[in-house]
Amino acid sequence: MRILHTSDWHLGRSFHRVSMLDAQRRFIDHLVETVRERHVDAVLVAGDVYDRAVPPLAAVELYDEALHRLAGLGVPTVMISGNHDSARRLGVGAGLIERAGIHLRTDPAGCADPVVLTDEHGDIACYGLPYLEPALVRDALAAPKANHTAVLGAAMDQVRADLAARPPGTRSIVLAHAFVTGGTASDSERDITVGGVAAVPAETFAGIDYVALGHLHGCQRITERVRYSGSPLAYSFSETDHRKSTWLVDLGPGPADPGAGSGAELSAQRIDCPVPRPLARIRGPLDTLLDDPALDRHEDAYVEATLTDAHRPHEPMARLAKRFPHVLSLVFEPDRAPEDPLASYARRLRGRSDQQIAEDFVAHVRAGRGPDPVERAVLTDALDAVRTAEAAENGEAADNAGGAGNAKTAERAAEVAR
Ligand SMILES: [Mn+2]
Repeated sequence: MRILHTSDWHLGRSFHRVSMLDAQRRFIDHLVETVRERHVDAVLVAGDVYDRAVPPLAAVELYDEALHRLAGLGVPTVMISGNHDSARRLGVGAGLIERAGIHLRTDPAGCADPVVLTDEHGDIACYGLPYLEPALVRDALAAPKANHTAVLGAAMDQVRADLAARPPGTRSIVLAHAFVTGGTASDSERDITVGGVAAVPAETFAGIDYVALGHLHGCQRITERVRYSGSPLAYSFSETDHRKSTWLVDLGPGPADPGAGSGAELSAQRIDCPVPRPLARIRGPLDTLLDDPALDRHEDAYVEATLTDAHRPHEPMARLAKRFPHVLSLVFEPDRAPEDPLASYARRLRGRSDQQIAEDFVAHVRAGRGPDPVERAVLTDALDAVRTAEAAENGEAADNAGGAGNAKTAERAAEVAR
């Protein structure tokens, strides 16, 4: 069985106000070409199909076109919702497109209802786990706690129970949208921290032959069997050094002795995505950036320029744009003596979590005395409440929970937010 694993299309997303729709359309062309040329048997899309709950019309049309082309190839596609998607909206029509071989999983209640694929070695049960917002799906999954590890663990217990009831030797694939421990983030994922923790251990997926992950935007391997495809396009300058890809995975026969604990034969290769325009981060005083011949090679790139001039130069963007017509982002970081209290506040904040920043602020205003455990818990609760309220506002309170659970989970979200 040859599968193509992709995720995080973020259809409708722009990059520093430049529309990425044409680039996204070229990626869909590339995807369809790859499926055809490489004789792919199934396509996996691990969430964040859209960039937001209510995507722009052009993005919906591109999604529709992608589904038509994939269905036209007769290649089954399994797709889940991510934290950027509105599960409920994306899920409309799922029953109907199922008939065309597009298997869309957006409801946590369907976690243990696999798409069964078949090849010459037998069955492969393919489970699509939509993004699980802990506070909103905890009850539905009967998870012991409202955190990522608990809800994903509960969903995986259901998956393993279903798998155990299938014929011996049935191979397994899981799609999930989560931050798995050991993964590397960039600046373009939305923070999903709950209770101060964003990540779930890779062991959550123990016993599965291939885990197709979405959420992190860099293509990466957590273990041989647990991988992120990453986004097909860069959505922040922090991804300047990424090689955007999909995974082409060949899943072979299961082990001769299914009880031995080893998984099915597996090999994976990276397929590069088309690059609409390279990214470059350049840094220095404005005059140097305008004159340095070493920067010739970046003239056609999307550019982020960090100016280190002691004083803000006159009209820097207009001057940079003469040499770099695609300059999109300007950062000022004046070179200052390290003892200068103004020495780049932004630089001090870079790469630190909201929790760390809040805790350091407490220490700062109390002459070095940081929060005690109780105060730390208050900060964590407050940051969680903000996130949950955002999710609820996005319509996800209603979107992620099914039927009678709606009112209860919405109430819970409101309670946390209060
Ligand atoms: Mn994403």
